[in-house]
Amino acid sequence: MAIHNEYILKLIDEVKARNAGENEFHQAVYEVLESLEPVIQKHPEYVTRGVLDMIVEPERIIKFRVPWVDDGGKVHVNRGFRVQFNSAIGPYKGGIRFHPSVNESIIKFLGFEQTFKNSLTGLPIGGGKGGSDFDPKGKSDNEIMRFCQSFMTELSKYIGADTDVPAGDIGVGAREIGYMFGQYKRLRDEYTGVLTGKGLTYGGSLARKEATGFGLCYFTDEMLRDNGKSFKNARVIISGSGNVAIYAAQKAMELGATVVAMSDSNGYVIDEDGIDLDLIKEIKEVKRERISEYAAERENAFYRVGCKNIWTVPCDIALPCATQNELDLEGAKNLTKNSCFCVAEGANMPCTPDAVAHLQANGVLFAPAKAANAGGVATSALEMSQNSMRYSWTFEEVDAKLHQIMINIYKNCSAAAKEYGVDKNLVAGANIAGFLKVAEAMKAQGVV
Ligand code: NDP
Ligand code: 2IT
Repeated sequence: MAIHNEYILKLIDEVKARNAGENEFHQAVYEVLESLEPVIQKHPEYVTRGVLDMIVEPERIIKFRVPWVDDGGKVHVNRGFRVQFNSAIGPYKGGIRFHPSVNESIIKFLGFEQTFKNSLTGLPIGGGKGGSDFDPKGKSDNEIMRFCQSFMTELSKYIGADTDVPAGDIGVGAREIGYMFGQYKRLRDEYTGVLTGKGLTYGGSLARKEATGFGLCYFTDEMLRDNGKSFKNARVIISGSGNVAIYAAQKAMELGATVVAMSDSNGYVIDEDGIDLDLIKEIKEVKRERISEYAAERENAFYRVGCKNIWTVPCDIALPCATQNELDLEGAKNLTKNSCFCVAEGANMPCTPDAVAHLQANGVLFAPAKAANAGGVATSALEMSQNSMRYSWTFEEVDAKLHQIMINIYKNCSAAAKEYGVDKNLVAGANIAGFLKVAEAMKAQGVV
């Protein structure tokens, strides 16, 4: 889709000039603004009242030094970030990523996306994201703890249960959240729900660990059903083997699919007998090893070096659940060549724009990240509710709420696409539905 609206074209140029070199951020902004052309025709006040100008600029960016000492006594210095993007509909909410690739562009694109995703959940949470270029791979438990404590020592000045509530993302799971929570509590002498994804013994919610992967499959299941298809007997491939990938695989299997391939950043495994998820969990969650170990333990499984080629494995449904821009045009062409009929994004922005265009042009059912992976943050918001009530719901109660939230998101995105003349285009539907709630709240709150 080409953009025709002059105001939007000018705004995109301004965003590019003001945030020079931040390619991921440009990509995320372009995709949303492209979808908003029909919206501003109907609502010119979003332009005249400055809503669009304000929405592309983060409310606040915090950037800080994170010094820490390794087990050998050597000092290391990493960089920490928190982007508090938009608080129109609730306190800033979004994960923290520890990965060597982290930079301001990546955290800004994630914070921008999070604003619309969080709006889609229907719950009162604004958008934020944080992280560090720290690489957790190969670090001892004590090194991870010291890093998390140093990171939180600075971050604690800017967050709070009613201000900004971080959670996990790539490289940040229950272990890291535990160390950060402990440090926050010690510094502030406050036992509040300042982080989500906490352990079950200190305020975590049942089903949060499973929520993003389960939610992805609930959303996809709804989209498939609406188009006369289902997970039953489908061949599924899933990139990544982290938190999102593992629980997407579990739910896809529960819904009757066979998962035949998974990956990590070094390579992928193919198992025509169906992936043994207990083995993947043992390798990834307990031992923190490489996925190549899987093939060594399973007679009929193969390991292939290089994660990008996972898209050459024939499948009906592909779930990219690793990282941004991991599925490019070549990957998309491989999928359509093999008659894949559905791609649903578990990771944030995993498909490049030309990959999305190719998939949509070839009739592949396409579920965009900000709708399809919203189950994680939605369940984080349910964790915040339980913390505020000093109460906890059962697994079944949380899972049922999550399921209903994902069905509602699907319906709202489909309805918005239809209403704005882009029927069946869930990328546009998600952007429009997510935007409208935030835009109304911003309009009501004035120029702030
Ligand atoms: P994890 O750290 O648990 O797992 C990440 C997985 O992706 C690992 O298998 C990792 O491989 C792989 N991966 C990470 N970076 C790269 C890279 N640059 N190239 C190739 N593979 C890579 O993270 P999550 O599962 O939590 O997150 C995965 C995606 O889902 C991210 O895009 C995240 O933003 C998104 N997301 C996460 C949510 C959550 O609740 N956790 C919620 C919504 C979205 P390796 O181990 O080799 O690095
Ligand atoms: O990208 C995401 O939505 C997350 N990493 C989860 C954020 C959260 O606050 O649970």
